[in-house]
Amino acid sequence: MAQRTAAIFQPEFETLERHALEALQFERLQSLVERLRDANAIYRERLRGVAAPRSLDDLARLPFSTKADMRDAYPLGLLAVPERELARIHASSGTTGTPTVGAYTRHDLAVFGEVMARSLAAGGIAPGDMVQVAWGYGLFTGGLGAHGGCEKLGACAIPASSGNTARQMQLLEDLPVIGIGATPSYALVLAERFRNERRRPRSLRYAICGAEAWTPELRASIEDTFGVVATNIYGLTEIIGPGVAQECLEKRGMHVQEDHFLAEIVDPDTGLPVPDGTRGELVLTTLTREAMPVLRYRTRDLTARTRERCSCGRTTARIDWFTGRVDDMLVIRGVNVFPSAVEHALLAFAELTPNYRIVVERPPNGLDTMLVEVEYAPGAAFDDRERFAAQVTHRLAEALLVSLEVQLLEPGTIERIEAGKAKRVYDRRTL
Ligand code: DLL
Repeated sequence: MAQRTAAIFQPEFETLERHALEALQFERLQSLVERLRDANAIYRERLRGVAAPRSLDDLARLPFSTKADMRDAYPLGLLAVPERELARIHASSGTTGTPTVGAYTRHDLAVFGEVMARSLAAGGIAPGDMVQVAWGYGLFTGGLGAHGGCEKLGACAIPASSGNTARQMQLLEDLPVIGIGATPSYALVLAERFRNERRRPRSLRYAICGAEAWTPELRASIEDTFGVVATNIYGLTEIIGPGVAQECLEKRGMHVQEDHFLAEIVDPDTGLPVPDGTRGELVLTTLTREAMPVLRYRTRDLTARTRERCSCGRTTARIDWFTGRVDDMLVIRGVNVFPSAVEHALLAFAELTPNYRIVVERPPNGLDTMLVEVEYAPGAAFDDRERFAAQVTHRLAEALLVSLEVQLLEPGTIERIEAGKAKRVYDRRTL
């Protein structure tokens, strides 16, 4: 199947020359700082004595904001408009405490629609295409965000929401759906079900996946199993939702919608900016948000930035696939282990699947143990299961620099999560 050349939805912003883009960003940053001082008591206090930026380089002198600031200001302490001007409220799941609220004015929703329309277009979707939105609808930003993007792009949204796999499959079989938006783990669930039941989606060509950490190896697995081109989409409730950054079909990192979001990378320990190409923590500033603008938000997400031009024609900066979140890093007997590194190492084996689980335990008076349980592929060809497991163990231990145990499981034994974000790490040390 010939791949389309994806059209750029808003070339007037997505292909701006760097100097023009930076001039626009600076103008917006200045007005953001003024707006925050005028309209929000928390920011006014935080910005007391801080000089107005005189160039984009002054960004690094402005204060950070953090998840803790959002929690302290829960629910609406960070509003910069009167409550009556709000048009919608979303919230993050808040599984680890107070939920994070994202509030929008009508203008914010228009921007959300635009950045999502740009993202869908970059991922291969054209006006007139049908798109199955399989991210959850509700307080989560994924479903309604993608839905708004489809409408802005002129595509047809199918609000399937998450879960109900039998119905998702039926829709994909019966309707000429070209694109699907889903978490990567759910895209894999659907792909595997189609393959196992020897059924096929009717017209599906593009999967736009995001909302959780994944790897290029998992992408390859989704593409092979589903017969689609999959691209990576990033975003977070605190900033707007999905659509902060999206990969184009060149698949060389995610384009940041830089006229709306300023992206910096800093050293997670010192908070100091690192050069392009160096991995660090992504820090985002909303340049145009009205309801809840955010200054230098520490996302805790780890990536690297490049401002090299992309062959797709977009001039915007790109961020690399995320290593994970600072908080996802496991420390096993003093060694730092990211779950994405486990996924990367496992999927180097053709015999293994992306269905895995990491269990960390602390036996009484003992050293922490790490067990990786992974399903082998249906029909995987290895003669001796134990020998193969030993080989995988050896490769993982070498890659992660930590000793661990690997257990091979029969296909289909790990529970599939059909709604929400995948849970792959079970850290039982704190129980
Ligand atoms: O997950 C928004 C979203 C919806 C993004 C649909 C993409 C698609 P939150 O629930 O606030 O918002 O979670 C945001 O999820 O800080 C990252 O840690 C993680 N995340 C999101 N996209 C990616 C991605 C939505 N492509 C948090 N790769 C972020 C890795 C991601 N992590």
